[in-house]
Amino acid sequence: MKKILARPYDFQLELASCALVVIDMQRDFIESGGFGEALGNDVSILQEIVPTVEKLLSLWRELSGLVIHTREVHLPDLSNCPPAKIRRGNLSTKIGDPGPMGRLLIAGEYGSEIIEPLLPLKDEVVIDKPGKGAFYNTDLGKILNEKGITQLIIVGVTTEVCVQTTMREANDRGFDCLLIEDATASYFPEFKKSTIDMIVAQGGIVGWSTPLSNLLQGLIN
Ligand code: TIU
Repeated sequence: MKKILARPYDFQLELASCALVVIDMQRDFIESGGFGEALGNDVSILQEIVPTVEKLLSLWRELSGLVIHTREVHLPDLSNCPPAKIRRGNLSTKIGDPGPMGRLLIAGEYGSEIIEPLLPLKDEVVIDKPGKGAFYNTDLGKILNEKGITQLIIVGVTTEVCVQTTMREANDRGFDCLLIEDATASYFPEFKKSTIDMIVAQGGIVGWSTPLSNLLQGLIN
């Protein structure tokens, strides 16, 4: 058991039962010309966390920890995308429409792929999810249960949307979740801060949060 300094109190990490979940580090959210930009966002703020996520990913691989990647994507015929999700935002370019990186948030398109520095290895799990949460309409819960995972280290984008939704879904399913604060980002810095504050409030009602430095320190002790 490794003691990780965190908010609201120490996180007791058990490597064998802990998975790293890297959420939606896709071109569509992080690069220009994707879904994030179609929503009206400045995507550059998300690029700042890439080196931190990369550092944690390579460390987790060295430790032979379980790595799960997620992608928010839909089938090419959009059969797993609710019409309300497509309509939302009244956007000129919406989910499924062509853009400079291919059709937005559609499986197999260039924009839907995970960015180069964080590409999954062949034996790593990649969960394609049609919702914001990684448990809804996916095999994630089953996979984690089969592998005896009870704790999740969570990183990725965006903090208040897919990261928070996934963390809440995981919390309700009995997982202890630790968010790595400098390895998650929002298009809105104030939403990132508020999300972290909400997660750790009330004795960690949703989970724990800490910077990568505290995780690294705890792992070597
Ligand atoms: N992955 C994820 O967070 N999907 C989003 O749509 N995020 C936004 O912040 N829009």
